[in-house]
Amino acid sequence: MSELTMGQYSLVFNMLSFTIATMLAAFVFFMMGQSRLAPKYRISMIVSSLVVGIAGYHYFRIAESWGHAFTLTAGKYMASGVPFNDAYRYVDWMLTVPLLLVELILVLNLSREKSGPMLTKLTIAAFLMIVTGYPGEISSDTTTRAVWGFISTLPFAYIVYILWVELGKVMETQPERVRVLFRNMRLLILATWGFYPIVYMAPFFGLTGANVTVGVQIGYTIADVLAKAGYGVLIYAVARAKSENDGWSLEAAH
Ligand SMILES: *C/C=C(C)/C=C/C=C(C)/C=C/C1=C(C)CCCC1(C)C
Repeated sequence: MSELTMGQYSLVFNMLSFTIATMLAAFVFFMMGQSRLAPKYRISMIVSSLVVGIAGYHYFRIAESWGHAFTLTAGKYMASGVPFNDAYRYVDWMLTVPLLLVELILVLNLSREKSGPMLTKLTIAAFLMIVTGYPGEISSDTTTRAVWGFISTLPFAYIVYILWVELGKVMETQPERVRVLFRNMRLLILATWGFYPIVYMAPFFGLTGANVTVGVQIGYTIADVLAKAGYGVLIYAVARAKSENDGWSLEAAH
């Protein structure tokens, strides 16, 4: 990663900038949207706001680090010697991934005895998944990347197991409408989260040199927009539907 073309450098920078704007806009939407929900669902929007707020901050830092990592010399972006800091992304995930799971559990509005143990398991698995992915992410050796990637996939599989089997069983007692919404949320999580390990494998898909860096940055950025802002909008829609289902109406509340 010693040299980028103007196009490669700008593509990443512009995507990072777009993501900062998206996260800030989502933050405002989730904060304002709360008043359109029954009180018990508002907490899930507060957590959504935290997620995009934390991500917006980190994208700001990532963009800053990207800017410092290269200098424009004779029409090319050369490595400046200041390393690009990938840790911002992983620190962000360590905070936001457990919060996204909290959002899901909160919007389902399960009893504390059921949601508590589920959240503990999910949070521990999410933490292990991110922490073990990092050494592979920053390694330039593909074997090291593959080994840590594999280890990180185990807690990921465990999260999928919890969502499909354990939480699936708990959800059987819920009304049909809620079960359908839950199944959709679960699929959305799998579809957006499943994108991360695929992006991680970029070096195994024949990408080399600067293309790996550019591909990975663009891939994770798109995934983050969908998994945080997009997901939050869906949680909002679920909470809105559940509010109305519970007999709470916007007109009566104002
Ligand atoms: C907002 C950020 C989110 C939802 C991040 C999710 C990240 C993952 C699901 C990452 C998973 C990984 C693997 C399963 C294996 C390779 C290493 C990771 C960390 C990219």
